[in-house]
Amino acid sequence: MTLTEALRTLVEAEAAALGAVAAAADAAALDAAERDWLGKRSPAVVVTEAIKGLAPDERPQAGQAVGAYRGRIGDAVAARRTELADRSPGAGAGIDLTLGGHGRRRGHLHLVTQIRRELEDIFVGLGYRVAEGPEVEDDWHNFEALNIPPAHPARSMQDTIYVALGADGPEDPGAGTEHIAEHIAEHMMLRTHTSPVQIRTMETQAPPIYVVAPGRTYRNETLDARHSPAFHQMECLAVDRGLTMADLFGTIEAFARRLFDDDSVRTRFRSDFFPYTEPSAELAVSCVFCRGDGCRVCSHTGWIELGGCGMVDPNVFRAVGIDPEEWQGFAFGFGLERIAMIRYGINEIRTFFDNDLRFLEQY
Ligand code: FA5
Repeated sequence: MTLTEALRTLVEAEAAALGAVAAAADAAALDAAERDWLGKRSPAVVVTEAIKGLAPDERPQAGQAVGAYRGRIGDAVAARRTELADRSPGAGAGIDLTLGGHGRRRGHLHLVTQIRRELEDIFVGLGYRVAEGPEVEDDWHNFEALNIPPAHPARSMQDTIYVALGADGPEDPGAGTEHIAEHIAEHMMLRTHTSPVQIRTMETQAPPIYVVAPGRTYRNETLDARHSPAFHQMECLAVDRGLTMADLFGTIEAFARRLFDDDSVRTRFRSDFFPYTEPSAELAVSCVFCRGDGCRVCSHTGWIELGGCGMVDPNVFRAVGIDPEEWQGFAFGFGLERIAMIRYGINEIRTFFDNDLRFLEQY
C-alpha cells in the first residue's frame, strides 16, 4: 500500500464511518459501528499495518493520518452515545424520576364563606330554608316596612350608605318624571342589615315561614378592630301560629350549641330596642373560652354579644299583609365575622378583607 493509497483509504473510511455513527438508532447499532470503523478489522488497523511497508520518511504522515482518523471517529461515537442516552426515557442527565412533583396549589373557601355554609347547614337541619335578597336595597325594604318611617330616630342606629342611582339623571327623563328619579336616587342604599330579606320573603310567601338569610351588609362606619364598613350578617325569621319567645330562645340555644359544639353554652337575653321586633333583646352567649369566668376574648364579662332578636312587630306583619292576630313570628340577626372572630380568637376584623393569603390560608 502506498502512502497515497493509505491516505485515500482513511478519507473514504472516515466518510463511511461518520455516516454509520449518525445512522445508529440505538446503543447496539452504535457499538457495531464503533467495532466496524475503529475495531481490530477496521481500516485504521489495516493502514497501521501497512505503515511498516512505507518508506521511513513517509511513515510519520501516515501515522498522523491514522491518529486523526481515530480521534474524529472516536469523538463522533461519544457524542452519539450521549445523544441516544438523553433520548431514552428516564435516563440521562438532569432527570431524577424519584423526585416529587411540583404539585398544584389548591385554594379553599374564604373563612366567612365557610362559616356561612356551616350556619346554613345548622339551620337547614332545624327545618329552615335559605333566602336571599339584593345588596342594593330600597327604602321600603331596608327601613319603612321594618317599622322605621322616614325621619324616625331609629335610622340613626345604622349610618347608611346611599347610592346615587343615575346620579346624572336619566338621559331624557321627560316631563314629570324627574322627581321620581330624584326620589329613587335619594332612597336607594347599600342594605344596612339582612332584615330587608324578612320583608321580601313575607311579601312573596305565605306563612308558615322558616328562613335564614345570609349576606353582605354595609354601614358608614369607621374601621376599627371590630367594625368594618362592609361585613356579613345572617338573619333568621320564623312565622307560624302560636310562636312565643320560648321558641325564639330555644332556637337560639340549639343553634349556639351546635355552632360552638358545646352543650354547656348558655344564652343571655337583655332588653333592647329594634323597631321591627317587640319585645326586643340583645343576644349573647356564655364565653366558650372561659365558660363564663371572664377572659380576654369576652373582655372579662363572661359573655359574648352576637346580635339582636325579638318577636316580629305587628306593624311589620301589617306592612306585608300578614294578619298579626293569626300569625306570630320571631327574628334574629348576627354578624358572621363576629362568629368567626370568637371561634378562632381573631382580634382584627380587617384581616377578613385584606386578602392576605398568610391569614386566609390558616383557615
Ligand atoms: C341589626 O343589624 C339587626 N338587624 C339585628 C336584628 C335582626 C334584630 C332581627 C332583631 C331582629 P345590629 O346593628 O346590632 O342589629 O347588628 C347585628 C350584628 O351585626 C352585631 O352584633 C355585629 O355582630 C354585627 N355588626 C354590626 N355592625 C357591624 C360592623 N360595622 N362590622 C362588623 N360587624 C357588625
